[in-house]
Amino acid sequence: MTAADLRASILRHLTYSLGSDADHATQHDWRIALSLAVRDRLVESWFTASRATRAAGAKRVYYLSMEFLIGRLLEDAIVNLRLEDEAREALNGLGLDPVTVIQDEPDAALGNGGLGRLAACFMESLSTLCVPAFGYGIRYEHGLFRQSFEEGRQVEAPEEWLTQYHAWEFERRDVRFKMCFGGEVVEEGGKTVWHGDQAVMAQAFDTPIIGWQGRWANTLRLWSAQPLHGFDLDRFNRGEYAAAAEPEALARTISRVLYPDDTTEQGKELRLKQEYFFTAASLRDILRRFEAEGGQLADLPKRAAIQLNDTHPAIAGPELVRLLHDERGMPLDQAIATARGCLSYTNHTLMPEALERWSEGLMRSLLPRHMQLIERIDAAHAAEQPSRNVSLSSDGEVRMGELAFVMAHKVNGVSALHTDLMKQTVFAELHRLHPDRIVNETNGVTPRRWLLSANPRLSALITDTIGVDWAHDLEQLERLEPSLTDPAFLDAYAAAKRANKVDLSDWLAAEYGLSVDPDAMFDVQIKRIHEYKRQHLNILETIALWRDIKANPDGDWVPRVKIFAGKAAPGYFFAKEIIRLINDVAAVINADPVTNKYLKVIFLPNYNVSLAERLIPAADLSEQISTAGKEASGTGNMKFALNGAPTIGTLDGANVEIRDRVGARNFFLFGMTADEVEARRAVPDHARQAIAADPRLSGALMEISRGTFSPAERHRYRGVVANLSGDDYFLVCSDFTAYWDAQRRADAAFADADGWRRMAACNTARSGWFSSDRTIRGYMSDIWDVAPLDP
Ligand code: H2P
Repeated sequence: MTAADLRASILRHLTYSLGSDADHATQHDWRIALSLAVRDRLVESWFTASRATRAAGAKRVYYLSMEFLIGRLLEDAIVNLRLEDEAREALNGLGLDPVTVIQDEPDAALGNGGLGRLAACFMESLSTLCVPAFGYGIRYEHGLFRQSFEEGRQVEAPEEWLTQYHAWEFERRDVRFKMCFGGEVVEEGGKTVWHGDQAVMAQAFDTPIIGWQGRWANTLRLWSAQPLHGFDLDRFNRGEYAAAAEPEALARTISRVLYPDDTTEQGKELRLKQEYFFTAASLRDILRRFEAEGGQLADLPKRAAIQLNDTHPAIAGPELVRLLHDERGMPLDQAIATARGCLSYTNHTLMPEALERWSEGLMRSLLPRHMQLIERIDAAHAAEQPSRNVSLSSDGEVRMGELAFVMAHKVNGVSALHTDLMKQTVFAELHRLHPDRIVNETNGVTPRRWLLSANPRLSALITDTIGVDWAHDLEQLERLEPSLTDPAFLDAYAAAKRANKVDLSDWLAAEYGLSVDPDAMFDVQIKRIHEYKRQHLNILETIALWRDIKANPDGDWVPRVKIFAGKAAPGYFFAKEIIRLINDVAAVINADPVTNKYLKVIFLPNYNVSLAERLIPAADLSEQISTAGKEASGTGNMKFALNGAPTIGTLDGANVEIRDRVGARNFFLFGMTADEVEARRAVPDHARQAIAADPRLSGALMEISRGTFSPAERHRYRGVVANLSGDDYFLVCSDFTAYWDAQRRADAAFADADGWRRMAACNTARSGWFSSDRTIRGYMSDIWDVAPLDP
């Protein structure tokens, strides 16, 4: 496709799809017209892929996930179709600025953090590798909340991404399933039948996900909840307008928001409904396709690999058994074995509170047949165990992690360390019983989005040096190794990073009126706010540094800009306190004329994929400072390393593997190991001891306590300080001194500009293994038993 073809297609869509006149078209109209023109191109690959899959009778991967954090799609599609130049030329010819048009697209915020972004990277890699696959999830009307700050506090508002026309999806009016809840289970003619007493319609919306060079496109199928019947005309005619619309509103709540607050009973029920809704609709769809293609039920595992992304879709086990046994008459044992042959489960966390449990009462009232089947599955599983000490329910709750494990033929962790810890802790008993079931698949990220598209300057340099094949074969970055001692290459590398930093500085100035020095170290921590991720360790070190600079303003300080971004779960009070504290500290430090040229603190609101794409290419230092043993993998850590930001981090999650690959000299390691963490927790008074031993730490805590950052309310952070100096479960205080020292090592390294750029370039050259293409190949051979197709 030439630029002229693309331009003609844009104008055609502007006129005939949007009914808009070029003379009066808005930015939004142009963006939609461009999206539709690009979409036309990807539909061809999409059809080719599904025809090839059907012709080959190939096994498909079904990725079930509560989250798909896909972000913007237009640029991704343009890059993967290799239409960058044509799009630029066509838009310029129409008098439009390509960057502004692309940035007009709202982020599809259908996820929360790494788990959802991983699902999005996987979808792109599956298409790149020409593996037949569907992603299945929920089409949330509002996705994750939009975050802003009021006096430093997080304020949540609904995300409105769907108020604009969403150019990428196709509504499939012919793909809808009636989903039931509640009711009763009865025996009818020798069969067990579940009669639900509430029902909603699951309506499919399809988004094609294009792979590299447009060779293949898979489908992301998202379900929207709709009422079975329209509104109630009788009531409407009686003037009861609100009541007439009520059934519709109730049905729609299911796909209204991602992660409704589940601290209330209603919230819990809604959450479980969401999980069942999308899982069951997806299974119905999978079986419909399988049967339409003439499959015999016993062969289902040969044709369908169903991946459960975390426990959210774990109800798939009993639901698939129900569909096979109750609805299709397969004997129960065979139904369980068949379901297990299809299902596999990815665990993303060892944190007990994040492993879902549902009260048996709620299960029984909402999904009565499933509760019975869970008991049958439990009994069948118990019969296999000599000691019978693993059960799917305890204390009146169904344990979804155990259920997912028992119903899966493979269970995977997301980094080597995490997988080992899974075997030793949460699933120790189950691992003993099924020693071949747990496998490791270390996470990865798609290089198309996280390097090629997010960092055009560095990408161009890499392509000039080793050719463009790295984009689909990231381990080729190793071929940069000889250039790591070439001053011309290193100059160009440093120039690309600096230009990215200038872009970010300009954007910060334009968007937020912030002024930062592009030659300062950009030290970035962006992720969900959580105590285990320890944003508070970072801010304590910031306060200590500020005090040191103030005490010695003529010292030889390395200028830093500390950048934070991330959202706190609406019901997570402590995480919200951390946000407020960082904002309060930022206000004081940024206003300090003494320290100003050395230290700035910025907390950017509403962290999302697009903001990450802006920040990561401009980062110098990547903060990966979780309490060891708590971060399952991390994927931001990989994006930073790939883009040439060395890590300051603990031996946690995939940090361990990153350090092994980039080399210990190119990684600022600190802190306790997972084993040491356990031992330290057993020390009574560990926090107090750490505080007493380090005057910088006690000084920083003292500033918080005395209200330096909250002068109008001195005791605002009493709870935070009490937590840190008391229980300090995440060992912020015990790791503080080591973190401080590592930060000073980073300062010294940064002050040596030559050394630093070599270190940064080493990170890029040695991060090729962290491509999600490699991860997907691992799933294909170890878990799914699927092969790629040749379109
Ligand atoms: C989680 C884990 C990460 C992991 C990611 C993907 C749940 O993401 O905590 O360690 O890399 O899944 O496997 P996050 O914390 O970003 O929400």
